[in-house]
Parts: sequence; structure tokens; C-alpha cells
Amino acid sequence: PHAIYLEDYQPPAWRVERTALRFELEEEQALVRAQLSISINPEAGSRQALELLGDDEIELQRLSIDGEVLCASDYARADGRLVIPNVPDSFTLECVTRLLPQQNTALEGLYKSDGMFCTQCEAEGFRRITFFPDRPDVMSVFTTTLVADKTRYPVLLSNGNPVASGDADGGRHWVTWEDPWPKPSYLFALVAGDLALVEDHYTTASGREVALRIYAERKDLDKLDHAMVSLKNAMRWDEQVYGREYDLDIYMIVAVDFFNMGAMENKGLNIFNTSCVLAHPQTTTDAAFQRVEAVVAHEYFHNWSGNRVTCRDWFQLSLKEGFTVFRDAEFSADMNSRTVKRIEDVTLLRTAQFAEDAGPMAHPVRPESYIEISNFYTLTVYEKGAEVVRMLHTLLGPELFRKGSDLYFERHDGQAVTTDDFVRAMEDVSGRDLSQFRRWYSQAGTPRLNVSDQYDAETGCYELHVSQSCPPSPGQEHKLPYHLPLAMGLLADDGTELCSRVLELTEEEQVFRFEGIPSRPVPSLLRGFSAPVKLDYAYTDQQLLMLLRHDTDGFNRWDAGQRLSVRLLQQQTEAWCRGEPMQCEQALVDAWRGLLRDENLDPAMVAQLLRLPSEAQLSELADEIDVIAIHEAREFMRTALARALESEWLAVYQRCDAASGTYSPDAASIGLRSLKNLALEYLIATGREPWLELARQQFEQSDNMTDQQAALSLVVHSGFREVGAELLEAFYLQWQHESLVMNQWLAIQASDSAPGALERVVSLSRHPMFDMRNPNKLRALIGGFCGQNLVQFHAEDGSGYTWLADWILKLDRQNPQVAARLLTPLTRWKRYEPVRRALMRDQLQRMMDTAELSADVYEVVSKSLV
Ligand code: B3K
Ligand code: ZN
Repeated sequence: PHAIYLEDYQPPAWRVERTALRFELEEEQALVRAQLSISINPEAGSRQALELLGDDEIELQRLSIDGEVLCASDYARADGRLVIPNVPDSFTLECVTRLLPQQNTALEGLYKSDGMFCTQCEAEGFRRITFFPDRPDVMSVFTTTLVADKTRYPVLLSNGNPVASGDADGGRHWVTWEDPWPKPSYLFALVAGDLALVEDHYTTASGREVALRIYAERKDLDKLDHAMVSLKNAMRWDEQVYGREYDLDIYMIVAVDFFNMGAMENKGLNIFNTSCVLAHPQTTTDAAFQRVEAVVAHEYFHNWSGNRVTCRDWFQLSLKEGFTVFRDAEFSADMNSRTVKRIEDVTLLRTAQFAEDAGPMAHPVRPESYIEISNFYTLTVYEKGAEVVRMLHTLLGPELFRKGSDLYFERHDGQAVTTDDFVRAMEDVSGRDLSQFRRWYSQAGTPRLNVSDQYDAETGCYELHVSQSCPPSPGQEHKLPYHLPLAMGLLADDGTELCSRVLELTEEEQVFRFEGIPSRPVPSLLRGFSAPVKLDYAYTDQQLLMLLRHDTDGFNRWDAGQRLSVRLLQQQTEAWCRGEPMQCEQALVDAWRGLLRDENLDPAMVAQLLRLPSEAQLSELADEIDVIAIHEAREFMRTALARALESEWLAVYQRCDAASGTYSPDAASIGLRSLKNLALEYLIATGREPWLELARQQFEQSDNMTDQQAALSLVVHSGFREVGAELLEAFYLQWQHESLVMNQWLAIQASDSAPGALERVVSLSRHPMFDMRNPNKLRALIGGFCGQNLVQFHAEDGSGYTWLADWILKLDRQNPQVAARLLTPLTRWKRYEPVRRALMRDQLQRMMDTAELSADVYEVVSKSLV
């Protein structure tokens, strides 16, 4: 496998104005006839041979130019390419290919999921279907005809609008779809199957009627309402907030069970992982309800940020992904609690993106090279990319930002562009120079801000000294300073806010002066997490407690509490390592008591404030990760806080329980359930029997999956092993017919850290509920064990590492994308103490020594070993 570089980009030599496809879908094979109207690209540098991309596995049956069949000597086919040296300036190329979708286990290109045909073409799946300039800067108008057995596949879908249909011989039928909007091949999609649907409609701001259809297997028809409501909300929101309307007569979503990621924004025909579209109170948790809302909106928003304006090349992936994640995050913030949404997003960023930034696969938001682009659908491109857009929003303010996005969409409608074009639109509307800001796209790593202060009581002058730096990352030894917004405020000791500002950092070291400050203030820094950085300031415990109580910025209230918890947990981790007794600070207990007793606070916020940072996050913050010490310290604190505040937890549990009525997935009810279940978690953590009974009751009597699953996982993860096993069995019997619920059942067991975990997951991998071809099952079981069960995955004998490596090698032959992704935990080997570090490295080396790794796994393993 070899690398591809951004600096080698060349515009396409040929354009494809029109693409007509005809699919004959059969039980053993699919035949694809493609007619491409090709002409020379006047913007290309020089005339070149026609080069089409097509996977070596597809069978080329016929190739003709303007009706003349080519013979083997007219073209060359090798390494995923088809080269035809002699072609006119403008011509029609026809090619017929034969594929085996039934055998496509990689789930890229055309494949079968539970008896239905579907496609996944981003990033480079179209070349597994036919020969094409499969790159995002070649945009074409597609017409697609599907032909298939009428009984097995009554529903035949593709992009755009249906324009003709009819019956064919042998019980077959056909439908033709036309998509008027030019699009790159990665946005092509088709679906053929026996599907049920819910239908609704939407009237756009300018009065156009759009039919909305969500398709799923018949048994899931009762789980589509939430997605439909979310879709309509997203359509309205994009009109109101970005002035963007939908542009076809139909918008379709199809739910499929076998899918490599969450969902795909194919023009007019989104294909979704069932886990991101199906929702029903009885089978779906609050978190999953919110995920459905977010993903439905995300894919819808792509219609403008991604489809109408697309990426020039895959290095620009964050152009559409970072911007669209920012858009969906703001949408979710408007639909739910803004502060809670921000806390959740920042937690993900700090836990997983910061870890990525500090690991061997670290890359800039706009990577400079890749071996396999699938490996770059990362937290950096998505989440950090969204933070970069958010910083532009903060620096310019909402009005200018909106002007900038309007200009961007107008200027580049129908084009394939770069992140630079996006920033230029923001520059043009604001008159600002964002050249330094562009470093956010080109430099990898998490910047660090060091803040200290000085106060002169006589003059009332307060100074903040801010310095910034960024650690080296692969291929980037030295970093230049970033341009970033540092939102902050100053608080008096009693919590009164003295001022609030957005400081702009551009230099390595800067001083900011504040006049007329009556007494030494407490700074509230990086409010709302205004930049994706790590910030150090020597807060005292007292100052953090004050901010936790009084900060006017909800996010920073939470963050103050987190800083304090992290500090105390780190102290206990060190105590544990030294063999000294651990202890729980009384001041923390008192502060938490105050929060638990204050009935005026928003329950959702209290739940966030009283959640201890996860083991994964504490690991990210550690100099050298000691998994056991972190686990022990966190368990100690959890138990101590549980016991010290037992009556408060019970009171809160009862208060929230009484306040929750019938199930509704709105923000207020979700907040009540999250605080109630957090209280139950602490009650269970006391280890006392009565609370086990309370959990059992909740498990048996609740009318919704959020409460039932919370009770189940708390009991399973507690010391009450027998009851845990009993509830698992009951849950299984109740829900065995619901595949998504069974994924949770697998994940809860996989993340159980009690001894014997590896034996348990090995036996689950042989359970009928597990299916190694289904990515959701793999993520639940393997991802659950390696990502959520840190103590057991990192067992000192290395058994967890061997188990994972065995799986990767097995999966790599079947589904390289998923294999490469599941590999992530091993890539972090350098962060661990010497024994585990060596064991993890051994497994990476074992994989490296294996012949014939896929490009996906090869890239991750080889970069990890550097
Ligand atoms: N654009 C798709 C991701 C495709 C991943 C391909 N390996 C989903 C999304 O971000 O909306
Ligand atoms: Zn996306």
C-alpha cells in the first residue's frame, strides 16, 4: 500500500456530464450497465489518457466507445485502474460489469443487508460497482434504472425523483430515477427490497411540497416516528438558521442493519444504520433517541454542506464533516439543553479526540497524506473540525458568520471546493485576515494554554498572562502559534461577575489587562470551551468550589467541578500506587450535598455536575496510564460519595421518579431520568441490599428502555452477581427478537469488569445473538470489551490484547474498515506502563508480520509501530 499526498492534487483530466446506470439485480449476481458522457476538462493542465477507477474484483464484460466495442488491446487494466489511451475529445463510453453483492462482506459498494440490496459509496465504494473517475471533484447528472424480481424487491429506490416504471419478463419490474443535481459518485445510492414505510410531507419556506419517506423492515414500522419528527425539525431549522431549503420533490431515508458507520447522506436517499434511525420508548434509550435526532439532522444538513457544495478531494473531508457536525450540534442545542449538549460534546472531544491527537494516527483537520481514506473519518476531522468552525463563529459573531455561510453556499453551489474556500468566504464578509487561523487546518495536536495572573490592589489592575504551545505530532516537530478565541469572565469572591470578554490569542505569549477591578478576582477561563485546547491555571480548591457554585457560564460551572474531581481522583490514584490509604475530601462531599439538595437546579445539569470523569478520560490526562490505579481510585471515590450522601441520593431518586410522567424524549424528561439513574448508580454503589431491590423494581416495572437498561447495567456491573445474571436472562427473554436491544445486552456484558470477563466475551462471541458479519454486533462485543472494559482489556497477562489482535486478523479479510477501527485501543500502547506497553506492541508486531493485511489495517498498524 502506498500513500497519497495533498500536494499532488491535479484537477481531473476528463469530465462526466451525464451518467446513466442500469442495474439488473439477481440472486447470484448483479449486472451493471453504465453509459458515461465524457468530455475533456478544459481546466486540466494537459491532455491525458482516459483513466477510470474500478476495483480489481469486478468483472468487466463489455466496453465500448460511441457504440464501438473495444478489444483487450485498446485498454489496460491494473491496480484498480482502467486506462484507455485513444479517445476523442467528447464521447459516450458504455461498460458492463458483473458483481457479486451477496459475497460483499466489506459493506462497501453494492451489498446485501438482511435480504435487501443497498450501497455505500463514500468514500471510494463506487469503483466497486463500475468504472468511473471515482473522485469527488467529478460531478455528474445521474439517471438510474433498477430491475429486479417484483415479489422479493417490490421497492426499488435511487437518488432524485422516480420518472418511469413498469413490469418486465419473468416476474421482474423496473423503476427509473433521475437526479437533476450534478453530484460526485460517492453520493450515489440504490436500495432494493421488501420494505415498509412511513410517509409525511413538508412544505418548504418558499412553498414547495416535499414527500418524506422513511423505509424499514415491516417489523420496525412502529419505530420511525421520532426520525420523521426530527427530519421535519431539521428542515425547518436549516431554513431559519442558514436560509437553506430542500431541493428535490422527495427525501428518503432507509434503515439497514448491516452498516459500517452511522448513516450516509446520499442525495435524496439517505441510508442509515438502524441504530441511528429506529426509536421507540420501549426499546430505545434517551441517548439513542437523541442520537437519532442528531444523525437525521446531520445527514439532512449535508444536502447543502456536502452535496450542493462538496469536497474537491478527500483531504478536504472536514469541509463537509466539520461544518455539518457544527450545524447538527447547534441544532441539537436548540432542540434540547444547550449546556448539556456542549458538555457531552466536549467530554467526547477531551476523551477521544485528545487521545487521537496524542497518538500515532494524529493528523491535522486537513490531513496531508493518507494510505486509506476510510481511516480518516476521525474525531479530528469531525469533532475537532466542528470546533474549528465554532471558533470562526465565535470570532466573527453570529451575523457575520451567517453572511459568510451565505456567501460560501452562493459562491460555490455546484462546485467541489476546499477548506480554504470556506475560510475565504468568512474572510470576505468580515474583512478579517484569517491566515493565521488557517493553522488550525494544517497543524495537528492539542494546543496547551498556560495562564497565570497578577493583581495590584492599589491600582485595581488585573493581568492575565497567557502562553500557548503545541506538542509535536507525527511529521510535525514544531508548531506555530494559533489564532483562537479565549472566552472568559472575572468573578469576585462572592460570585459576582465583574466582566466577561472574548480575548483573541495570536502570540506565543500575551498579556491582557483589566482596569478597575475592586478585589482579586477569580478568572473563569475558556468559557463554553471556546477553543479545543488544554488549559492550565493554578486554581485553588476553594476557587473551583466557588466557580462550581456561582459561575454564570453553565459550561464552566461544570468544568470547575470536573477540574476538582480530576484533581482529587489523581491524588487518590497516586495514593493507591504508593500503597497509602485513599480518602474523599469533605469539601467535595459538602459541595455535592449542596447540589443534591438544591431543588431549583436543572436536573439535567445536576446529573452532569455529579458524574465523575470516566476512566477513559482520566487515562487521557495521565502522564503514564495505570489502568488499575485509575479504576481503584474512581471506584473508591464513587463508593465514598455514595455512602456519605446516601440519604440525599435516595431523596433525589424519589423526587425525580415522582416528577417523571409517561415517557417522552424531551429534554426536561430526559434530564429527570438521567439524574434519577445517576442517583440509582450511587445507591447501588453503597453495596446495600435495599437499593438492589429498588433497581430490580425499576428493571421490572419501568415503561421505557432508558430506565430498564440503566437498572440492568447498574446491577450487572455491581457486586450483586446473582441478581445481575438473573436480570440478564430476563432481559434476554424479553427482547431477543429486537436486534438493537440485543446489542445493548452484549455491550453491557462486555463492559462488566468483574473477573472472568474474557471468558464471558469469548462465550458471547459464540452466542446466536452475535453475528461477526454485522458491524453493530462487533462494536457491541469487541468495542464494548476493548473500549469500555479497561481493567479487563488491559489484563496484565496480555490476554485481552491477544484476543483483540486475533479478531482483527480474522475481520480484516471480511471487513477491513471495521477491523481498522476496532484496532484503535492497541494504537495507544506508548501511553501505558512498560509491561502492558510491551505486550500491546507485541500484538501490533504480530499483525504487522502477517502477510496480506488490508490497506486499512496496514496503515494503522504500521503507523502505530513507528
Ligand atoms: N459521510 C458519511 C460517512 C462516510 C464514511 C465512509 N467510510 C456519514 C456522515 O458523516 O454523515
Ligand atoms: Zn457527515
